[in-house]
Amino acid sequence: MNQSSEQVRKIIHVDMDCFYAAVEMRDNPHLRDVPIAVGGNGPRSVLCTCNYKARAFGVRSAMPNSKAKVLCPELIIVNGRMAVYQQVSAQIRAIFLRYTDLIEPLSLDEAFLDVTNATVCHGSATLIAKQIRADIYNELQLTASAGIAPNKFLAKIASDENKPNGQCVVSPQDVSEFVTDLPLKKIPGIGPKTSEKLKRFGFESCADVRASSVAKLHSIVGKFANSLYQRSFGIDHRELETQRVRKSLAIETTMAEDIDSVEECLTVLKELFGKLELRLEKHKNRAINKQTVKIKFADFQQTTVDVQSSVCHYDTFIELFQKAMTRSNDRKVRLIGLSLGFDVKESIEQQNQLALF
Ligand code: TTP
Ligand code: MG
Repeated sequence: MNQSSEQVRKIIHVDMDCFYAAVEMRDNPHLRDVPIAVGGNGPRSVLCTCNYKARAFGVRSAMPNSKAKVLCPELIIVNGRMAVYQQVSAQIRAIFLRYTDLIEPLSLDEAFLDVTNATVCHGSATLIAKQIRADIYNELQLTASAGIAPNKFLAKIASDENKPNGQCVVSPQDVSEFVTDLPLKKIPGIGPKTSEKLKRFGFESCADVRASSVAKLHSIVGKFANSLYQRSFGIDHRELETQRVRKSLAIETTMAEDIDSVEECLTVLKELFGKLELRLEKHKNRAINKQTVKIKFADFQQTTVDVQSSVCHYDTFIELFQKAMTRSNDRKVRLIGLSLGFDVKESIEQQNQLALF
């Protein structure tokens, strides 16, 4: 089995290190150098997560508080602050958006990014991952780990390889070697039960699966057999399930004939404004942060002028238009466009809240 000749993709999986605990350590300096966990404080509560100091004692996510306290008596358990984690998650996603629109969030603290066609960092996924992690650290004082690979499942496994605060690249030529000895339980979708079952039939690594057949696997894991067989060769054709966040709302018109009368231009602008307001109806929940006017002149050169604004204001568009026209040098106007910029971070926060709800 070979990867087909289609374009090799560049997928990054970013996962924050001990996310809730890291936020608590950041915001409470006295928690930084001691074992801590985040969780409820009831007698039957379980931990959401814990820091790496606590992990050294064997403390883990989803462990009952009581058991964790036995393993690590000095463990400090703090209450979670979901609203803060949501807000930080939105800040992280705003950083991702600087690098690509193709983002599949998996939870508050992890996401896939498809940077196949990104041009930043010379198009290097390795450098983009490094830069994203540096941005997160510099701006949010939190560390993230990343996996870089030609597909989602390898990127996800890779992001765990050098945790915390590390990254791992599985380049296309290394895929076969990377998966050969990969324990099956590391493949997303194979939980402890399935992994045990596979083990009973003699399957522990991808190499074991490769040496078998889909039919044999089917008798053990049912319809997951096909995917499992593919994964064992490092293959995963799943696209990202992206939530594109609209960054702007724009409308423009090309004149039937180029015009040089400012009055005529203003009539066009007024019509455009009416249409823009109508379209804005569908995006009432979005926070506006910018108004922009674009003019393309008869020689196809274009200019844009924008201003920070939290409303869709007609007079502001006229002012912007007049400013843009000071650059006309007597050229006629071929096209006029109006647009509104939206606050992306705020929108992501809303989505996070909806997802949790
Ligand atoms: P994870 O990424 O699984 O864990 P983590 O970020 O705490 O640690 P790691 O460094 O290994 O990535 O989960 C992200 C957050 O989700 C975690 O900080 C808390 C929450 N969570 C729960 O509330 N319950 C759980 O059982 C798990 C696994 C996570
Ligand atoms: Mg994490």
